[in-house]
Amino acid sequence: MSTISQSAVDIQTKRAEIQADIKQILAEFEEVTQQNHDQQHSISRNILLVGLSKSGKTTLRHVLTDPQYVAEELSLQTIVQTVATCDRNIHLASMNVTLNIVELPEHMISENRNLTEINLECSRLGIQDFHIVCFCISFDTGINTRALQSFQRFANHFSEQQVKQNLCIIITGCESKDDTQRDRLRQELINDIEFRPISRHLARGIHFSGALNHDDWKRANTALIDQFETIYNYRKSLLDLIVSDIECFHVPEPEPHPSTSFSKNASSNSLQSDILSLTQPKSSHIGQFDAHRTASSQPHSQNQQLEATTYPMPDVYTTLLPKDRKCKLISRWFRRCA
Ligand SMILES: Nc1nc2c(ncn2[C@@H]2O[C@H](COP(=O)(O)OP(=O)(O)OP(=O)(O)O)[C@@H](O)[C@H]2O)c(=O)[nH]1
Ligand SMILES: [Mg+2]
Repeated sequence: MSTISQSAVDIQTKRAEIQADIKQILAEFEEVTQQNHDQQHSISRNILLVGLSKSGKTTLRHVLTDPQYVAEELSLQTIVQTVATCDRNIHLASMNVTLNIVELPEHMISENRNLTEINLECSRLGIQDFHIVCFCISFDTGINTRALQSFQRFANHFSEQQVKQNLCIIITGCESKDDTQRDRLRQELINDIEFRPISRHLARGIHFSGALNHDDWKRANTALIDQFETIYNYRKSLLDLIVSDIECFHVPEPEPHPSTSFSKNASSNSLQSDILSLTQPKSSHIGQFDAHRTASSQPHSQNQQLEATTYPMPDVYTTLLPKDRKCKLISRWFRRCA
C-alpha cells in the first residue's frame, strides 16, 4: 500500500474512533440531561433565526437538531440563502421538547426592504408565535456595523410586540473558545460603541454556539472531542432558555391597507407619487403592496374602479433591478392603468 493511501486509511480509522468517542460522550451527557428534564408532557417551542448571510443560522439549526453535526466547509462563494426555511417537529427526546425552527434570509432585514415581509412570511409558514428569537453574529466576521444596523432595524420593527423579551444574540463559530476567550468576546461586544445603544433590546442576553470544525474533521484531529463538549454545553444552555417558561413574541399579520382599489377620480399626482414611493428604499411600502394584493382579488365594479388584476403590477421588490428602472416600470404601469 502506498504511503498516501496508508495515511488516508489511518485518518479514516482515527475519525471513526473520534466519532465513537463523541457518541459515547453524547450518550452520557444526554442521560444527565434526561434526568434533569423529567417532565411527563412533551412541550413545543418555536424559534426564529435572524442575521446576516453566513452568520451561521443554518449551522445553528443543524446543531440544535443534532450536536454531532459537522460544519460545512467555508467557501469563498457568494451564494446566499434567499428564502425563509422552516424545520418542523424536531423532537429532542432527552428534553422532551419539539422544536419548530424558522430561518429568515438576510435580505428580509436589509435596509432596502420592508420588514413587513417578515410578517407575511411567518403568516405564510403558519408560525407566528416565537419563544426565542436568535440574532446570529459570526465570530469569524466579528461585530460589524451592517450586522448591528440590521439588528436595530429588526428590533425597531417589532418593538411594539416587545420582541426584546424574547431576543438574544448568538455568537456562532465558537467551538474552540474557552471561558476566558468567551468572557473577552462578551466584554468586547458589551463595550462596543455601536452595540451599547442596542443592547437594551436584548432581554435574553448573549449566547454562544459552535459546530464540529470541518477542517479538523477532515484531518481527524482529536481537538474534535473538546469541541464537541463545548458545543454540547452551548446547545444545552440555549435549550434551557428555549424550554424555560417564556411568553411568546407574536408576529402579527400585516395591516391591510385602507384603500383596496384605485379610483380614476383620485388625484393622479398623489397616486403616482404613492406608487413611485414603492421603489424607495424605506420601511413602509407594504401598505401599498397590500393594496395591490387586495385589489387583485376585487371584482370589477360599476364605478369604473381600476383593478390591478387587469394590469399586474411589475415586481419592484426584487433587489436585482436598479431604482431608475423600477421607477420606469411603475410609471409605465401607472399610465396603462390610467
Ligand atoms: N466551524 C463552524 N463553522 C460555522 C459555524 N457557523 C457557521 N459556520 C460556517 O459558516 C458558513 C456559513 O454558515 P451558514 O450556517 O450557512 O450561514 P447562514 O447564516 O445560514 O447563511 P445564509 O443562509 O446564506 O444566510 C458555513 O460554511 C458554515 O459551515 C460554527 O458555529 N462553527
Ligand atoms: Mg442559511
